[in-house]
Amino acid sequence: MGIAWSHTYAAFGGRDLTGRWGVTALSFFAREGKSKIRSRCLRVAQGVTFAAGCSLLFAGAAYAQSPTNMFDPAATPAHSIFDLSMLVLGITLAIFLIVGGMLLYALIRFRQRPEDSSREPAQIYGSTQIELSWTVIPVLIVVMLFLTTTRVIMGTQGISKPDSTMDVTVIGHQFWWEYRYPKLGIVTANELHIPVSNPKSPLPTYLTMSSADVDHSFWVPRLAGKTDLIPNRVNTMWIDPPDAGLYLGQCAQYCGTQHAKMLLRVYAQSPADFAVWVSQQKKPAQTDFSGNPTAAEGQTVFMHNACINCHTISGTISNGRFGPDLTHLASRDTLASGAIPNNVENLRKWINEPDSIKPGSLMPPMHLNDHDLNAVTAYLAQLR
Ligand code: HEC
Ligand SMILES: [Cu+2]
Repeated sequence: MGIAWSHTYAAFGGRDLTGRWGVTALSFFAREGKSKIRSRCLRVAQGVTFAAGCSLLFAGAAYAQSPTNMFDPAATPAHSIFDLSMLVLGITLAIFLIVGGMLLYALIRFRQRPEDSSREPAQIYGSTQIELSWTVIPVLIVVMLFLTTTRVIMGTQGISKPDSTMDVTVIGHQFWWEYRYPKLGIVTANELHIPVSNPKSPLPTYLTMSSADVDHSFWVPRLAGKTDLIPNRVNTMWIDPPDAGLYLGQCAQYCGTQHAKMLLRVYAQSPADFAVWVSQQKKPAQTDFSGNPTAAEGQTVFMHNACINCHTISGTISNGRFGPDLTHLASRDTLASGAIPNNVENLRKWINEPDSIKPGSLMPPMHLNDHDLNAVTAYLAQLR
């Protein structure tokens, strides 16, 4: 280390600039002249400062607005991850400031001056004390970070499941999310509804996760860290937001062409609102459309098409599992995993040509004629 240090020293300030680097640098100095170089360096430094300032500004603005802000935790797992990352950031920032400060100090304090003699400066080789300190201190820091990280992992992944939980089975599909509530008998897609968890009588939501095809990853930054959904494997995670609200996220593992439009929406609801949602979702789909002939016709068209092989509508012959459950489609805010708002116009567009919204989506265009398309749209728009 001592030898490496003296080489660096020579390269920076010593006059003994041998080797190719030294020769190039010397001829560069000779050609350009010192003042020119100084002003060039100054310009580069100004540019870097400006760019850093701009990105800080943009980051700040994004920070304040983003609904997926990692620095705005809203559930216990996200809080403990946030606290840990602040600790790591604090330690690394302190190291950066100390090392950077010492470097800056050395560069300025010991810079070459005109009155300096051209004699080679004193060469210092090795120092057991310094070398011991820069080995032992980092090892202690790493051990400390290891222990605090372990504590966070034990506190989120390692604790055993409490008695009262809201259980949801999450199945990842290309490119949508299937949610099943085994205790409640509810099946839905893309929009996860959960009760808020009051810290006085906690009711965390336990997610049991797997995948029907490729790897996906469930990441709602304000609620918890990422958990992968892997075929033939079951992973679990839990979330417990105390405040009602809509928490957004995104599939965080590249899973195919429409990975970017595999969005996550978690609706945390007050106990009363959640109970209303549950009772509505438990009902079988509406099948009696005597007051709405278009929807009635749409139902017939749907039941006579391949739609039934891929979609389930409870209480009908339609029981496919390849695509999202449509039993209460109209109760959702969005279509196709958060890709577009759920309204009649978008629904029609989706059924007619899914690729116009999600190119490469696994729902084929069904080539219905205009009349049937309108009827099916009218039917699905009634499924509240
Ligand atoms: C080959 C299987 C398949 C067939 C046949 C099929 N779909 Fe789909 N459907 C899917 C898949 C897969 C998705 C999810 C696409 C995505 O979000 O990436 C989907 C999504 C949908 C959605 C959006 C659901 C949601 O929760 O956002 C609607 C509505 C829909 N299909 C209606 C229909 C209708 C109507 C028919 C018949 C005319 C039909 N589908 C035929 C596979 C199919
Ligand atoms: Cu995915």
